[in-house]
Amino acid sequence: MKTDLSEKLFERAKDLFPGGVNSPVRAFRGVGGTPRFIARGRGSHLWDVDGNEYVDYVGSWGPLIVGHCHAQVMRAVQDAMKEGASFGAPTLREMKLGQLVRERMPWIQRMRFVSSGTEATTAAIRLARGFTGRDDIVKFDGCYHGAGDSLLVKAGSGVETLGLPDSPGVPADLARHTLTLPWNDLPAAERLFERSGSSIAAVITEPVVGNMGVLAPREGYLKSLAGLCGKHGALFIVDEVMTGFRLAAGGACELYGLSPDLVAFGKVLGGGLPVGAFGGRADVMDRIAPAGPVYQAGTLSGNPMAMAAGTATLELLAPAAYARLEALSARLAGGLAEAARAAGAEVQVNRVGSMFTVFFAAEAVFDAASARRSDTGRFARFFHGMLERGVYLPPSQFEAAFVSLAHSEGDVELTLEAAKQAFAEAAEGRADAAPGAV
Ligand code: KE4
Repeated sequence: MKTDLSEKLFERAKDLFPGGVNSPVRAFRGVGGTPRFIARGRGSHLWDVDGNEYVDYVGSWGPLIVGHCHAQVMRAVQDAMKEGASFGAPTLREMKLGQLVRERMPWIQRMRFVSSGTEATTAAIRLARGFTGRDDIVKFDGCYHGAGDSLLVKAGSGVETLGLPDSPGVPADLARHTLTLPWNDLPAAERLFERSGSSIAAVITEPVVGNMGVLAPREGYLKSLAGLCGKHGALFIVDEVMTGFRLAAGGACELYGLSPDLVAFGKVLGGGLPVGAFGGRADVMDRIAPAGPVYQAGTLSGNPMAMAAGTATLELLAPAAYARLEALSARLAGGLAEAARAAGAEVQVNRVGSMFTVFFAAEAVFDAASARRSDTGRFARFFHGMLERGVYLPPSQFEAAFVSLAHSEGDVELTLEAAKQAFAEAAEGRADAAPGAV
């Protein structure tokens, strides 16, 4: 596969941007080799600047659930643009998207739009501290909630991929207020609350972890966490940035029967344009300025074009859409497990809805510790074997891959064909893993 132009551009990009990218996980550090500079996308496919075509299972890390350049999304954004890109004032468009969110999640009594998932989770944490008057928050080892200071402690995603224990630059005085626990381990949470419950402002969790690769919650785990929070006067915050509107119309909260005190959104909510949101109980949200004293603001919050993209995307996610995502994702995950077995590759294919990860691990993967036992070298070889055959997976063992409504049965067949060889190469270590692969 010719990648000359991507290689040339990547060298030049390193002179412009740290590591040559504008977000760490894009740099292929977890798998080695040269990141592909993408020229365009359409439907479920991407083309890089060297003209190579790929079936895209990254989907911009989740937002593109209806595929690239969907006609209805494009038209909605163009219509909004014609009226004005941004006003910094209330608009009907933000109200329309807000109503669509509340229709899907009736327990959200109040919400606020922001421009990224990081903004949403950062605001939710500040609000929980302001509402409870407590400083400590609880997060889980391997969960990633964006690049906010209090949450860059034992985080997943790019932090995990790069093997950074925590990020320098976060003051120790702040980091000590972030208590971390193993995920999916209820006794550990019960012990912590028994010891320190009165100082905990909130627990924040991904309901289905996507940022260590996909990890499914144990039966009853999430509801038990919510119960612990309620018992000790802490708020339960569910980070649906990745799962929201993807796992069900009402997100993971619908799937697992949760009505959290606060929830954070991003990704799908903006349909590929910069959107985040946080919301939940009115008595909590009404502490947010200007209704209350907890400050949060943003120049482009509720941006009309982003609201239009999000509205068009949610309107395309009718009930039948989730049935299709489920059927196609199940077919793909089942086929990948079968291809790995046939090739003698020891893998665990973890899937919840249209999110999945192929872990190169012999045992079940259910938390950060078991995910870390994966063979990241074999994953890197598998990743490059698939990339060379036109399948674009997330460039890290510790990320989720995504199926969109644009993916076809043909895409799945192509992917499974490629996987047969790529698993065999990874199993026997025949593929030349790209230089720098871990
Ligand atoms: P953003 O600030 O990147 O919009 O959202 C942060 C965030 C918050 N919560 C969850 C559960 C998330 O998955 C994310 C962002 N996810 C990563 C991929 N795992 C975004 C990709 C990137 O960092 O470049």
